[in-house]
Amino acid sequence: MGATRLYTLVLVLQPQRVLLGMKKRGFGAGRWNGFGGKVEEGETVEEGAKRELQEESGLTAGTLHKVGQITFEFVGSPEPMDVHIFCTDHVQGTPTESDEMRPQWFQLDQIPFNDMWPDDSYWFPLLLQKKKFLGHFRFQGQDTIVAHTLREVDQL
Ligand code: 8OG
Repeated sequence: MGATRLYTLVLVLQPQRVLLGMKKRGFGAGRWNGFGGKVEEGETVEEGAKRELQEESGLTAGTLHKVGQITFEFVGSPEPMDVHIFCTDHVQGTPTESDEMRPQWFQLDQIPFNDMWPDDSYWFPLLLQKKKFLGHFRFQGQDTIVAHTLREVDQL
């Protein structure tokens, strides 16, 4: 595996519901997802996560909890994505639509897996059970997982 590029993903997860955004453009458009993006130079991964959450949803987060790390490899693409996944219960503000995302709360038994990245069906259950996890998914295109590993860990 060559050099990876760092990304963040934040799930606002409350006891009864989770906030997802419909990605309106760019990579992953048409899918519900958490909020996140590339980590920029000069910021920590957690700072990048908070910034993207703010930019894409209008919400301000306090402490973010690291819950997972997944690398994504796309067949034919040289640079795997290293995605650091965080969750938070407490946010300030009202979810607000941005150029990139249209936020919506989902009850935890109504998560729209058919309209999410296919790997999310594997790791979201761990997230909901408050487990931490490490994974790797190899995609062919954006719809097909050709190989994967996923395991629970005690700490990240
Ligand atoms: O900046 P941009 O929006 O392109 O960043 C990509 C975002 O999508 C970033 O938050 C990481 C996230 N992401 C992937 N792959 C996957 C995936 O397979 N599942 C989920 N849930 N999110 C993903 O890049």
